[in-house]
Amino acid sequence: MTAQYQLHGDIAVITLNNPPVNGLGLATRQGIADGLAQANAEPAARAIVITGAGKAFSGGADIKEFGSPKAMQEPNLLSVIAAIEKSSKPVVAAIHSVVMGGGLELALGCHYRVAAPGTSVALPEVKLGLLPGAGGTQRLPRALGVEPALNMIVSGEPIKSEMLAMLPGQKLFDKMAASAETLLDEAMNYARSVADVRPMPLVRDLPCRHPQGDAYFQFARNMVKGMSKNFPAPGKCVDAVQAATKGKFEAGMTTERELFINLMWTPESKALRHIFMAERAASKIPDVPADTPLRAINSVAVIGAGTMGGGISMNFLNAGIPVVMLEMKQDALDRGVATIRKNYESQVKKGKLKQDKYDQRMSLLSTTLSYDALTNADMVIEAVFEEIGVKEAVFKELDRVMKPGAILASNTSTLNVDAIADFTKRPQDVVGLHFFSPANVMRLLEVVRGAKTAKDVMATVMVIAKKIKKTAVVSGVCDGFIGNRMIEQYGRQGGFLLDEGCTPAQVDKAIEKFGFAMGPFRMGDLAGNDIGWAIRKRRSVERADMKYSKTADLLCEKGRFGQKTGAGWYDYVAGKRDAIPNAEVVQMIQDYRKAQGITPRKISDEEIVQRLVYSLVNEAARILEDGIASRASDIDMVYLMGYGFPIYRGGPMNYADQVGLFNVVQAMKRFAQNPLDDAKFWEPAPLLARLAAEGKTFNS
Ligand code: T1G
Repeated sequence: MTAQYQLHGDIAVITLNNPPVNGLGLATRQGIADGLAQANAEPAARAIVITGAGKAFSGGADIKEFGSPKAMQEPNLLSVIAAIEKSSKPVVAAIHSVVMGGGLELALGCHYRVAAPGTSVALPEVKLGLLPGAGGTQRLPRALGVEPALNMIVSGEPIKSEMLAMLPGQKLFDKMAASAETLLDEAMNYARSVADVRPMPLVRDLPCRHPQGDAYFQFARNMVKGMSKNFPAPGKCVDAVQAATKGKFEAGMTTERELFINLMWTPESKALRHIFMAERAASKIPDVPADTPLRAINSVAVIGAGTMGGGISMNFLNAGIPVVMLEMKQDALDRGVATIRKNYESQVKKGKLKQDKYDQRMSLLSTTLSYDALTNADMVIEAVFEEIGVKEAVFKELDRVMKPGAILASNTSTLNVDAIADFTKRPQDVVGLHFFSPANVMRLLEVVRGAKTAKDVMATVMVIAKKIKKTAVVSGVCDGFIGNRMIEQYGRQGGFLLDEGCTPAQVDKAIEKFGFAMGPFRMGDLAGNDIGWAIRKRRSVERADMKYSKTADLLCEKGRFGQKTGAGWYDYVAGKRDAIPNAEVVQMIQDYRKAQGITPRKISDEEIVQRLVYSLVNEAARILEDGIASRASDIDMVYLMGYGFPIYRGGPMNYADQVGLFNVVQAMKRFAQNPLDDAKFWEPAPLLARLAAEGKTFNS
């Protein structure tokens, strides 16, 4: 049973026991209802305590049930809370560790609440594109006050129990326990002390007003609108809490219910719930058991103190892991350390980092010019020049000096990790850790698994990734791994769109309206157009069949590499990031079309977006077929966390599922008819064609 009943003398205790976080799934709800009935029928029981086993009181409704009939099957959460409020004996919630979402709503239905200090208290539904749907928008304002409650509901952020207990006039916690260890005993004693108090207090009976009335909510609505572009839930949270101040509890509950059900079916909520599950799924490697013993990683070496090496080092310093950074020359080392120091100092200035934390992190950083200083490091990450000869020299040295069992990682973004592994006598210890620039900011980490990479190395780096707050996605070895292999096709489509009649600004604006932070041409100018130029040169030898628009090469031949040269597809004013369209570039594209005998045509925004996004989807389907990624949701995480795919669309695969794979394939068939496009590329990947034909989805 996922909710156990036990009589402790004169107190009936119901313990939620549904690991990992006591999600309030159907069985657990049934267990609570049964326990309440049993306690009410038990003459010896004078009062009732509800608590949670393990690492949470309750993490809320069971997200895995959403969209299935189980979620609303009786007893649903509203019925369970109603049964608590109707109990003939007082019900005391004994809260520890985590009380979130429906878990907090359950506690708010109890007559009393006793909390251990350090408990994370939240109504995080808004992060799933929802709002609290079991009375949280009606009871929390009554228990805490309208403003603190609205702030919690709109932000979804957790607040510690002891902080909330200090709010003047709060009725959320009737008593703070000394500790989580003494919580149950203290809650039972508290239950005894109120066993005969009548009437039993109900949060729903508390008054709920805001002194400025509707004017406050209008202000709140305006504030929320600014921060919640593309997301309907925060604004609806304001509506629901405003309903709570209209006096009639049941009417407020009806409003909450309507708003909740509407949000549940929005594409934005489906996307956010998909991302919640996808992020957790990505940390699992199908053939690596969850209990694989890990290698201890207590110190890290980083080879290269450049932009990437410095950013990578900061991730480990931030996690409290000592780093020794190696360079070939002292001035390069000094520059690297100076950059790290500057980054921290700007965080201190902005109040984002305390001085003592900054000092502590810098104290964990050491530097060296000699490989021999690396012998004690448990893991080394090289971030040197992206050239196979340089990598070979580095890995041969690492093989010579690193202690047995050390993990040897390469930050390569384009080179073959298997080839790098074979430079050493220990390929099983070699793995790719592809950080994204700026490495101390971007959350995505592609973990590139070599053919010989040991399973415990994979298990270890996935745990370390979580420790340094990265979203790690496992990729197999191929050109471009997952993200860069997909963006290659996206960039090719961008070039073809220019050939056929678009300007860079038109393409960028269309995809930015779709939700990308930056279109392909602004992004090229940011990253440096010369990077793509080098790849196309390499590709023209290795993949002669891969055709490209020549416009990007023409641009680079003019030295227009982007922001770093002050001009790329656009012009830039020193110190500013505004992309100013350049007439010469537009003329260059027009001249190129003429030279190619191309008659430009008007291309709709819809076609621009479909060709850019579906090129990602088709290449991703091939990546899945090739076994480079093990699940479609992993590919969503790569593109959401590393390439700016709009969060509210849930990633390219989730978006394709919402459009319907049949419709995606139909559009691709149209694109294949275009002689200026790449008909071969637009043949649907077999996986995509099959799923479309069977009416299925990628993320089933
Ligand atoms: N339902 C189902 N599974 C959940 C879950 C939940 N609510 N929360 C976590 N899990 C799973 C998660 O998928 C993972 O599974 C494991 O627990 C550990 O999670 C009516 C409708 C609670 C702070 O939004 O914020 O109530 O991968 O790695 O870092 O108004 O999980 O091991 O198989 O995150 O210790 C509202 C979401 C639901 C809370 C723990 N509640 N969860 O963090 O572990 S909607 C939430 C969290 C609702 C009502 C509405 C965190 C955590 P697996 P983890 P963690």
